Amino acid sequence: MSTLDAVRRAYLDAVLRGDRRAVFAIVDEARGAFDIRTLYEQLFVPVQREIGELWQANRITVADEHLATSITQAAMTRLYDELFAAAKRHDCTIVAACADNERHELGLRMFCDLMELEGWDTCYLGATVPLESLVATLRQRRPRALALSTSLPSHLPRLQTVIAEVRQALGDDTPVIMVGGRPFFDDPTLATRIGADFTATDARAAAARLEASA
Ligand code: B12
Repeated sequence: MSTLDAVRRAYLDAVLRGDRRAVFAIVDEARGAFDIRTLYEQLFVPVQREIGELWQANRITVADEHLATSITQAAMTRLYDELFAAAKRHDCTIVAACADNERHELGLRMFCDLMELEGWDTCYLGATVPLESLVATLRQRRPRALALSTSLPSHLPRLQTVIAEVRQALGDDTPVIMVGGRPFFDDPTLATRIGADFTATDARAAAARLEASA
């Protein structure tokens, strides 16, 4: 298996068949040829987007999408021995959540994994985290940053409320708040308009912004 394009096609084919063993074999082999960042940004991310297009076009079912998404989540863990091996700086902590009714967690998980590669220690809470629990976790862990993610424009008003409530609850102890996900790719100005400090296109850019705000 040589080019990344060939890996991507084989991977997509295998997730659509629901063939977890084939997916794992593809990832294990690709690890030898490509670094982790490349595998995330040029394999897992584009395949998820392709799954979305197939789903939107009614060419695969919701069940097919769920299967593909869960296999990719498992495939990502094949890289965790290397990904979580690097030493972390104690002052670089991030709590990450999909707040309230947001169920698109995989993008945030990918973002957290890529931030680990940048040397940050992430506390990934996943989907649909209630506001009160989020505030409690922030009080307990006192992270440098809070990362919030949404995939749906219709969730932006609620996200704005969540950010305002976090700021109100934590006052001067509020961490840097960054937001990400599809709507912010389309319009980066949305981030500050809903009360966040910034958005970033990828983990490297987010890490650079966080360093600058230290
Ligand atoms: C998988 C999936 C689901 C799964 C999610 C499972 C899971 N465990 O995450 C489920 C089945 C739950 C789901 C549900 C729905 N979904 Co959906 N879903 C998708 C799909 C196919 C893939 C999402 C994904 O994994 N993307 C890949 C990741 C890698 O991309 P990403 O999220 O953008 O993340 C990257 C960056 O944005 C960034 N990032 C992410 N978070 C953060 C945070 C910070 C701080 C920073 C800096 C960066 C950052 O890093 C990531 C890596 O680069 C997309 C298609 C797509 N094009 O994305 C549709 C999609 C997002 N869903 C869609 C829809 C409509 C829905 C539903 C409303 C469907 C329904 N009628 O029920 C529900 C809503 C559920 C809810 N309440 O949230 C639409 C949204 C259209 C729109 N513009 O409104 C899409 C685009 C599909 C489509 N083409 O129609 N979905």
